[in-house]
Amino acid sequence: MMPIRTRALSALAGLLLALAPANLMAAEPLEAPTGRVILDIGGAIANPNDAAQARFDLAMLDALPQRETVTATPWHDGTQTFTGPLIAELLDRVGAEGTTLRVVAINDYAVEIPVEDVRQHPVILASRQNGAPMPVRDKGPLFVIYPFDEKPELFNEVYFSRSVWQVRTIEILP
Ligand SMILES: Nc1nc2c(c(=O)[nH]1)N[C@H]1C(S)=C(S)[C@@H](COP(=O)(O)O)O[C@H]1N2
Ligand SMILES: [Mo]
Repeated sequence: MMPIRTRALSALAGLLLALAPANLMAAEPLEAPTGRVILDIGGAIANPNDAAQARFDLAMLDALPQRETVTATPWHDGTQTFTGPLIAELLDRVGAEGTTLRVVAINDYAVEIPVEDVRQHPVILASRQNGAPMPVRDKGPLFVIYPFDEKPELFNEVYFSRSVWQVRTIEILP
């Protein structure tokens, strides 16, 4: 039988664990990618899987909580259905500790997105358009999608410029 003080401590530890917010639970190690890496996250992260970086294949992104966004965009004819992980969930998974995301595309287009955006709005890193993977020629494989139809106040040049397609890396700036 454990001494009373040890028992009290382990009960306290259990209680704290039960009360811990989801983002502190992200300490669970990030598995290594087994497929082709399509996204690298670097910078201020607590949970890398390759030196200082968190590298993802599509299966790892698919394993995160997903959201469907049905919206028109300036780049498509008619309403589209985009699916992918919430960027907020992705940040929690890598233990991101910054204020700003520097999102860089395959063509080296880069923009800074305030973390506040993805905490206030369900912004996704879409991996599917109308249920199918997006080839690079159709702005894939990963596309930052704001919920324009649900939140018309986002339908302007500020958020268009943050709608990065062909995303390759995200750096978390402190
Ligand atoms: N990968 C990638 N994403 C990008 C861009 C780009 O050049 N490359 N341009 C951005 C900017 S500045 C805007 S306003 C919108 C719209 O670009 P468009 O005018 O070419 O449609 O896409 C954004 N996403
Ligand atoms: Mo732009």
